Amino acid sequence: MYPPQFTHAITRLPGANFVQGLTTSNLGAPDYTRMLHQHAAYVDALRNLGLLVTVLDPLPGFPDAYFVEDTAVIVPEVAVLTRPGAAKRRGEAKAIQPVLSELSERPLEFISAPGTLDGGDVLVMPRHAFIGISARTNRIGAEQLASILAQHGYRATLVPVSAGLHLKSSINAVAQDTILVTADHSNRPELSGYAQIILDPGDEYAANTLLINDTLLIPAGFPSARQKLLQAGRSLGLALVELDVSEARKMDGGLTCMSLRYGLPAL
Ligand code: CIR
Repeated sequence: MYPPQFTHAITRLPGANFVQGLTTSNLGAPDYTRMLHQHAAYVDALRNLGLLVTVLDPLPGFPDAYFVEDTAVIVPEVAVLTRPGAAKRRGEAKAIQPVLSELSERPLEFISAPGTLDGGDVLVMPRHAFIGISARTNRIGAEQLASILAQHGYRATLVPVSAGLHLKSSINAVAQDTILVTADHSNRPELSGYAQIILDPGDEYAANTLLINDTLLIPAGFPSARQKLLQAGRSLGLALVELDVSEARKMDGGLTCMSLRYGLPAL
């Protein structure tokens, strides 16, 4: 079944210092109150989809720590603690380790130096992971992850990230055999074998959609992308939920970045 049915998510509240996080965007200064509202709406949306959501406190000294996705890669068989590419974010993975040990009910594995890897560069498909080689994820880190996943029956494809911060800034799954992709990345040979929904130039940010079970969370403000996804969603049996993530976007983040999703067997 794809995606693995998510039952749980881990999120972290943005701290008041979140404006000091890393960003390359020039969309203006983000607003903390608006950020907190948007984060709360995001957590509510996950809860409305039936997920049990853990909300961690802000992590002092780590203004990007609410982008928890970058700290781990979780598949049903194992959780892999990353070694984030930005040195100032490395402590975030250490901080999430006890949380995953307690909650995720999977063995933990680790990316180690000199490897670097951000969770935002990893797109898990059925028995297959795309791993982006980016400014944050190096080949050594990608190969470490590929070898851990191989032990659990996943093949991996390394994909150069030619635009955007992470692989999932440009490519995400909307079904087990269908990806949503920016025009930039659409003709990459690594992606052949998957049906593609190609975004219009200018709609790149809308590639960062998040598939939770039978619902696709999409960023608000991209009418043409929404139309394409509504149409695809009808044939794929997906509901669409639009969320405003303008403030996370100003910090180079979005829908996938703000949670770690995983499934646990029903009791
Ligand atoms: C950073 O530059 O690391 C953060 N400001 C944004 C991280 C976004 N994470 C993600 O896309 N997975």
